Amino acid sequence: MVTSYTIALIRGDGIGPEQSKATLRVLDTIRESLGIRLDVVGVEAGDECLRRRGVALPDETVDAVKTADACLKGPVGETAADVIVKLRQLLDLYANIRPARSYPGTPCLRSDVDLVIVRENTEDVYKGYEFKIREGAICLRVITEENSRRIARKALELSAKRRKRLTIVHKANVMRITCGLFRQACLDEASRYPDVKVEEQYVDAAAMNLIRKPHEFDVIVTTNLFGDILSEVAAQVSGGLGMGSSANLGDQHAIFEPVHGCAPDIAGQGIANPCSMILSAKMMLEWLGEKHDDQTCLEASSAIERALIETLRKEIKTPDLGGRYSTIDVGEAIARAIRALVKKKKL
Ligand code: GGG
Repeated sequence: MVTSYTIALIRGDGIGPEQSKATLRVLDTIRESLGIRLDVVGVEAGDECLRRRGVALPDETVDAVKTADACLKGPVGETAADVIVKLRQLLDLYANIRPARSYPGTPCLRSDVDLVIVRENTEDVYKGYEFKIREGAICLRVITEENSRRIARKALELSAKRRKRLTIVHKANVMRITCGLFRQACLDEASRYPDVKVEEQYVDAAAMNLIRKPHEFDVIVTTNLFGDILSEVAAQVSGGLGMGSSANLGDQHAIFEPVHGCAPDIAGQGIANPCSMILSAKMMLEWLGEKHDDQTCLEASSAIERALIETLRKEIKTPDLGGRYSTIDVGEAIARAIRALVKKKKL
């Protein structure tokens, strides 16, 4: 069994380096307490990298992400399209998994939200086909049958392991051809999963329902732009953007990152919530555990979430959640809670 993993770390811009520092405290504790060897290799990408080196995503960063077992990434700023959107396409990270779960001690609208948005991650209007024309500008929306089917399968597999409910979100009444194709591909794939209850919602209705009755959703599958927007709505409803984690998954590679941007308005103050990145690290360990059949990684993943819940219950939280603690305080408190769980053998 693999017990040693190389993790490429992109610290990112704005609050990214502060969140990364707090997350590394947690990963150090996982390494020391559970004996998982995590070799973290720092690599550069983002606005600051562009400013200093003239390139937002250097080739050596792409190579490092490709050769690492997984990549953990902080938020980047205005270069998101040149960094994460590009990495998703270069590495074919076609599934963006964005859970939204109510955690205690957060300003969630309801305490019973537990949903996952499965967002197609490589095409749609994020493909980057935008052009100036004489009258203004145009953008091409690319939706292929193959990619719609593979994201549908990913969402169906996840639904089958959860509460067996899948909502296909589209706007096929207006975008009849592109959304029509996506919708049909999802319905075709769903016919192979008779145990999963499938429904459809237009994206505007889904946005409203995420606020009105978020607890009714289990898994949502949708296209790239809709998924980007809806996942921030879902994060806000379930406790705020500072709690929003995600995985960008392909068949070979994976990148884990907070769903939000780099929040330059609060950068450098030590008050950013590190939970979105710590929960992304939790998702990374779960993915490594499943991929390599490594029980220790799975235990580490579950220990991070339990320690985070305990920490929030003790009101050790950042100001966005109504707390008075710093980014690093929260990271250290979660690390302490993990050590206590390991000591009590409560994994
Ligand atoms: N709210 C700003 C934000 O989410 N920034 C990150 C971003 O735009 N990421 C691109 C994406 O997830 O597609």
